[in-house]
Amino acid sequence: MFEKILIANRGEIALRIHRACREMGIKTVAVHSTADAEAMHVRLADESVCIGPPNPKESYLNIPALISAAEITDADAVHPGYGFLSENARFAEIVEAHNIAFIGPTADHIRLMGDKIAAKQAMRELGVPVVPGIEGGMEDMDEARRAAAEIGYPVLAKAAAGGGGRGMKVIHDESQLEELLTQARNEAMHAFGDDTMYLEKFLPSPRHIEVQVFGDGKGNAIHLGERDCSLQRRHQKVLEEAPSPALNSEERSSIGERAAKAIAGINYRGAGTIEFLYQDGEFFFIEMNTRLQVEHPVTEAITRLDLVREQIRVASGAPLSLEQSEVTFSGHAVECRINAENHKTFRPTPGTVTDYHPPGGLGVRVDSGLYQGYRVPPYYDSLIAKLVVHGRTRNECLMRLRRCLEEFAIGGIDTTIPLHMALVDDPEFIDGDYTIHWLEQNLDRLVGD
Ligand code: MV4
Repeated sequence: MFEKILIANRGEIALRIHRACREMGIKTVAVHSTADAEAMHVRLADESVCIGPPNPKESYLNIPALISAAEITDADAVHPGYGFLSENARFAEIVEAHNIAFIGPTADHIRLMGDKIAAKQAMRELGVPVVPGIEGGMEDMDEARRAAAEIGYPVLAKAAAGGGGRGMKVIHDESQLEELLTQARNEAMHAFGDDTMYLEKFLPSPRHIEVQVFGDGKGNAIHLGERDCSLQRRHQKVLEEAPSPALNSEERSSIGERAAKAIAGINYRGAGTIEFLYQDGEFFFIEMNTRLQVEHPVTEAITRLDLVREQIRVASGAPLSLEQSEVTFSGHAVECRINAENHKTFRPTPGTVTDYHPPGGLGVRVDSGLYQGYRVPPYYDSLIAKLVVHGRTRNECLMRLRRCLEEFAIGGIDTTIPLHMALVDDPEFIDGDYTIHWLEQNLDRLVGD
């Protein structure tokens, strides 16, 4: 097992990783920018290294600075968290070339899933249902026209190097194809330096359901059920829950088993998330994420597993601590992402936290690096706390969540807590009746304007 892990991240996830390390008897090294010198993850870690100025390009994305920090502190592994370098295959390669373990999949698996066309092809060959479409071979407009007609309009043009919603265009009929595809290509070239595109059947109102998987790198894999992540605004998730209110237990085990089989089939190592669109009782693979996700605690709540511990175990060559038959699901969990943002305008609200009182009690978890007097810096993602609530039933969970949101006091800065309060009181949300478009379509009603 590793003796010392360098945590190549900041904020609540750096703290989350530190906690797993501590419980495993592993020492931690925090890295931080000059803007994060007073951050909680830095205070709690055994050692810390300042890796650069506030701009992430010069600190949290600065590979030479991170490698130097790992070498100076004699760390034997690096945990990348989410965001930043977590899905950068080059980083994984460079870390391993320095004889430091990368706590994540192999660089080849990161690269495979980073190419959305290759990922889709691989998943289809592994028996995972994918969105109808064509993969590759859109060299000229005639081919694109033939492909779109075969799929049937409306089609969605996506960038092979994209993901997370960037570089997509809905095309309603052939008259729009040339202009929109050209536009999408230009945007993709600008954003990713790669204008390879693919076309898919456009699904008008699906849910976004993702399956948590884990592999040991030796052909063994398990699934830990799904999370419903349909509640999003501009491709930023707002609230996630598990299990999905839309699925029954047969659908759950069927898609879970197919996902785990695919992961086992490629000897995948570590945590992964297989993203699906779900509509009219059918699942369609869209993308796979090769990192620990922000919303992993809802899965931890219903499975009582520590996902970071499992990541560390398999990265060190240990087996997964359980097999599929030992995975059990219990109750219901919801995560609210609390951002330092105005809840109506979503404008970031960096500044000093003058008062901090998180909720507690049975079934309540708050992952946050906040404390009274902490200054939320303006340079990074505005996520400042995750409130994760568990109950025996969805109703118990939502009643508890309402109680927790009322208790949660964060003074000095605006947060998105009022949006979550409106959500837990909304009859359609309470019914579990929502798609990926529901939140944006109902924001005015929820929080006024
Ligand atoms: C789609 C889709 C409809 N049809 N693909 C957006 C993020 C990226 N991961 C995939 N996305 C979508 N792909 C087809 N064929 C609609 C979306 C989409 C979406 C997906 C998940 C969650 C929120 C979303 C919001 C808008 C569009």
